[in-house]
Amino acid sequence: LIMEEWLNKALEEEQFVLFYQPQIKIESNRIIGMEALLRWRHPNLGLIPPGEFIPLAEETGLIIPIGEWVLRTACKQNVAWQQAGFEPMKMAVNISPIQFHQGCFVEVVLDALQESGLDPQYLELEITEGIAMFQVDQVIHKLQILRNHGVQISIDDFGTGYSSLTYLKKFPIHKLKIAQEFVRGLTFDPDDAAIVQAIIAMAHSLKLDVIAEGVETNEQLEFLTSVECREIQGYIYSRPLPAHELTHIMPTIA
Ligand code: G
Ligand code: G
Ligand code: MN
Ligand code: NA
Repeated sequence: LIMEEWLNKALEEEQFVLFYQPQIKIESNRIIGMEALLRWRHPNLGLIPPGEFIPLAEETGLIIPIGEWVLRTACKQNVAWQQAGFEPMKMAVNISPIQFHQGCFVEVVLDALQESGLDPQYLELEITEGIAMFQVDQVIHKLQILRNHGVQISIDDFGTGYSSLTYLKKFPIHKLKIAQEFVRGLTFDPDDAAIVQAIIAMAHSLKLDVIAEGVETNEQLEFLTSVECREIQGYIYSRPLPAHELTHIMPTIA
């Protein structure tokens, strides 16, 4: 209960902050997107990672107002970068299944776009396979509306959930994000290498984009390039950072 009150207070007192991690096109070595990652800047405890409070936020329903704040803040940041003369890029936002299943989720997204003035093609929603655990028709319906508005959809941590490949066929999605647990073992575990290669081939066949997450080493990057992965995200390029610490590596419009 104490922790729940803290979370509430954090929202009221604006203690949440977003960090952003670049997504890179391998061929050009340029930033083509950012993933917004939530942190809690606690007055006494310092920076708290999301793994330590998102589960509780989900249990208590606080993830709904927190998630809405994340969406609005990420959209506004993307517009601010565009207005400052940086090349337009996508902003990827993590969406909790609980947030997605709320009745007015589509309206919340469209409001964030309208309020910020962000062109919907520059917003990407990262959903997880767990979203399809129930109300599948409702999920497809919402995804379709969002896609019709031009919003991009990706499946986060692809391959780690419990969903079936049926969803790849049924869901109107744009991109698969290869989970970092497969990328980690890429260069020493033949099973991970096979899984990553298969996901990339499948994405290409289904005409989906694909990005590898958690890329840390040149060896991983070389393997990914050799199996025609075109986008990466990971410490090899940059850790998640506050917005102002990223501008020196962001491409500007000439
Ligand atoms: O940034 P970090 O690696 O600590 O993130 C850990 C986990 O928290 C990841 O699974 C990530 O998807 C999740 N996460 C980060 N930011 C958000 C957010 O804004 N909303 C939700 N629902 N999850 C987030
Ligand atoms: O589940 P999701 O993909 O949203 O989580 C992304 C998380 O992975 C973030 O918390 C981020 O800090 C972390 N992360 C990003 N790049 C790397 C990396 O190269 N190595 C490791 N170990 N973690 C990473
Ligand atoms: Mn993510
Ligand atoms: Na992920």
